[in-house]
Amino acid sequence: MASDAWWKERTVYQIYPRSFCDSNGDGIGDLRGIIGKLDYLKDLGVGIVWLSPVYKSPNDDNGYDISDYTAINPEFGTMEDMDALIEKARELDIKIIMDLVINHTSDEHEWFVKSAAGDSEYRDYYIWRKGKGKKPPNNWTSFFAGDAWQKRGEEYYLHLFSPKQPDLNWNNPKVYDEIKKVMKFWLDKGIAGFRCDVINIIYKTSLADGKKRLALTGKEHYLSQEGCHRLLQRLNEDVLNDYDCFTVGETVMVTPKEACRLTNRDKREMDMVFGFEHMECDQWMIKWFKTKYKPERLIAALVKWQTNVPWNTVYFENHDQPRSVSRFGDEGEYRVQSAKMLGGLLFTLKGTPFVYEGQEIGMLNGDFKNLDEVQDVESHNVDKTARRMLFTKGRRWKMIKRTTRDNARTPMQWTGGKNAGFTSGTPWLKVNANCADINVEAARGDSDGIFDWYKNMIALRASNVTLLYGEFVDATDKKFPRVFRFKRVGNDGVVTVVANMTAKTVRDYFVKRPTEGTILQSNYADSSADLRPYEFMATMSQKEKI
Ligand code: ISL
Ligand code: CA
Repeated sequence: MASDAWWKERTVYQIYPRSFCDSNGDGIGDLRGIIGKLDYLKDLGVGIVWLSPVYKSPNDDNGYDISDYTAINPEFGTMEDMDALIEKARELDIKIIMDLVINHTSDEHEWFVKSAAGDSEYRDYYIWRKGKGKKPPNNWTSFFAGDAWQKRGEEYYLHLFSPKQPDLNWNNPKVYDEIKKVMKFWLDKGIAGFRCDVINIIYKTSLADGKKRLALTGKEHYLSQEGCHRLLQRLNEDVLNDYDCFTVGETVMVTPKEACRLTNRDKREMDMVFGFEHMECDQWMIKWFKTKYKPERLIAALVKWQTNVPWNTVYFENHDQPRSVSRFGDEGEYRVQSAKMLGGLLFTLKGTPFVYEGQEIGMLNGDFKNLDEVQDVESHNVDKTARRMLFTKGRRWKMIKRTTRDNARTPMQWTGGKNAGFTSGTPWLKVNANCADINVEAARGDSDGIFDWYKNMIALRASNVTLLYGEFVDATDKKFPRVFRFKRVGNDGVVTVVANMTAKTVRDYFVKRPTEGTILQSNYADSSADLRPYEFMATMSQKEKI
């Protein structure tokens, strides 16, 4: 197996192409736009870019519904643009990984069109079953709310996401062969790996009725099945092991134990995974029902994963999650301090850090006024379902405003000018009005700003072997449950991190818990006996008892 150091030591930056930078004024971000910003990413210190899907797609779910795996969505450009992007990135020593969405395709994919038409070659590429009387084949529900089955002709097909995202049938060896070809196509072009969309649900062991649940009825039949582990091992043996590449799996509802199995080094399946437990610390049951955010829940989830999984991802944002400062920090007075505190954790916790576009300037949730301003297919489905359940309009909007995935998808804020410098045309999704203050231009001009903080943290981590490989040891003091304190213990030294996760000052904290060693990074200019709102400090000492 090739060296794993590069994907452990570099920082990954996720681009949501639609929202990143529009080069031709049609209001939609594109590949030429990304090419124009590679120098910006290099300056930040990014070593790997993860591109959300850029394949041909009718965009029911913004590219997560693929209609051709080896073609570029014309909205984003051409295959020549893609080649140019890979080439320019290579010159800058930035690796590119792509999104591999293989649980489902678009219903406009040629395979599905033929399958639905009854073509015997293709019928079994998807999961078709007869209904039970007037009802679907089983009681499963979709990730986007509502039934997981859609009738087409005499039979129903399974879709765990939108009806325009039919699930592939991974019991069919032909599907396996097709996807193998797709992976080779991109790896041969020089991409450095894949972020594998909902990878732990691709294999359906049975189609029996599921135990009734508030959400995802049926999941016991497809979540992290033995068949899935087998398939992933085979994909490594047949394809991935031949390349110097890595995979990161988006693994829904995964436990640390399951994550260890997925990332084990003996029978390679995934190299890292995205767990969701720390993203659920402000939820009750499912993401639509928010409860008050409790920092101690976030700390507990992080500690659990840090101590139980040898190497994994570290992330606070992606294109499906509301912005981290809006959720776990402070949108007002302490925006900068809280963004730096979260950014501080991102690069001092153990694992490969993932930055989502705009996070490096502390972008906030979208400022949507009503559902008409929201495009996310999931939000519209939830609205429909909640309406059927007789939720009032006001209640529905309150739910959606806080949780819609469009919170993270508003156009990247490059400048304080028209449309935040994202496009010269009409942006596909509303630009946040706060772009007047929160934008790359302003952030880069401020040596004390969030951008420089990220840049410094990325450089610090890359050059500090203790931060890269030191063991994580929780040192949170029960007397201060909202102050996250931990150590990274390496052969050459110990890094101690203290992070106040709240806007409340803790009086005389440093008197009670003095820090030792030299300060590596701190988000307050001066020192104090108190731990101030969202204060973050990392210190390094050569030897320390733990
Ligand atoms: O959105 C979620 C967490 O808030 C999860 O339900 C889960 O991560 C998500 O639904 C699965 O996401 C992935 O697959 C979807 C696509 O819409 C998402 O954008 C993608 O990240 C279907 O391909
Ligand atoms: Ca464009």
